[in-house]
Amino acid sequence: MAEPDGAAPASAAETSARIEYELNLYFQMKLIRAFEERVSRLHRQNKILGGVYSGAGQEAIVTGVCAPLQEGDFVAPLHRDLGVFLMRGVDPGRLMAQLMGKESGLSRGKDSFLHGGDLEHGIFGSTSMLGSSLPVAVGAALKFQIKREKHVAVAFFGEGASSRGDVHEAMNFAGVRKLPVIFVCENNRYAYSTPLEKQMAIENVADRAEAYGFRGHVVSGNDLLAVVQLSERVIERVREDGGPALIECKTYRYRGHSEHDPALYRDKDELVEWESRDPIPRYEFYLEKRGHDIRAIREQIDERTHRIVQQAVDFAEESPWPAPQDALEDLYAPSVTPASPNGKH
Ligand SMILES: Cc1ncc(C[n+]2csc(CCOP(=O)(O)OP(=O)(O)O)c2C)c(N)n1
Repeated sequence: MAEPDGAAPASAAETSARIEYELNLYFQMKLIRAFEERVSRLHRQNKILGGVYSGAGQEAIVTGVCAPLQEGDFVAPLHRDLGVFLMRGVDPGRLMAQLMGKESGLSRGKDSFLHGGDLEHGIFGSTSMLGSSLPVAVGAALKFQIKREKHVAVAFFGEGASSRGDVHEAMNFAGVRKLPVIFVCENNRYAYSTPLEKQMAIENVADRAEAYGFRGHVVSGNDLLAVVQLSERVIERVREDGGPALIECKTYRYRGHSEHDPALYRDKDELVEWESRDPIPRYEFYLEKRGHDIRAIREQIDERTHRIVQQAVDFAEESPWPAPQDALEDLYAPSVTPASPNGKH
């Protein structure tokens, strides 16, 4: 029998796969929070190399957007998106080693987290220049289009970065060429200390999409279910038909811009208000309403995430520092000398 909207009813197997998927989203979001909380503590112990830009409060965005992605898709996270690495299946130990500048890290101890990518998992490391990774994601999408590959590129950016020219150029080019790229704005209301109203004269970054010839969507970035449902729909559409999309997730960062920033420019009440909309209890409420024993699940998952994070810390702490004599290795791609027309170089 068809469902009222014409869709076929879900089979028992589909239903149980969906339940597993939804519970896994909860686990992922909790893992990102636990991992980042530990990184903040390690930073205070002076064990992290470079700055730490916590995404606490914004975990539902990376979880919900990355969940529908497939192997071979391309993601350009922003400096606050450590969770992207965990969502893409990067080993937590290697990620922690990257943060500590150890030899076993993604860049073999040659950089901090900030610029560390992992192309094996389709992750382009974030750049210091805000917004400059968007044209790179658009380049990846152009490659997918030229090679007729059914992949998508995702570019995360903040509302602060949205004021940069690179962002405009990337979106315009993607719109003109109808490229399979999804631009995800994590609008957390502050670009360092600059509040939203001093950043832009309109309400939604997503409203700009229309001017580039594609659709913009606004969603609560603190509502994992809403983010994942929208992302599934948008990513599937972009994957099948090409053409870009913009998703703006309204959210808030709990901590300062980075760990050294006490964020005194923010109102305490504002922080409390946003903390009361925390994505984790909100999703727990949903799972409970779906009939899950949330207390038991939470206990089990807390134990699991704690174990994973501890193992990652142990691995990173036990890893050696990079050898000074290797400092100049891996800095450039191996050179390829093009063959000359007469076969001689
Ligand atoms: C082109 C450029 N301008 C300024 C900076 C300094 N800066 C680094 S992060 C940041 C705030 C970024 O805000 P947003 O893009 O909203 O992302 P968020 O940090 O809020 O996640 C600024 C101003 C920079 N890195 N690049």
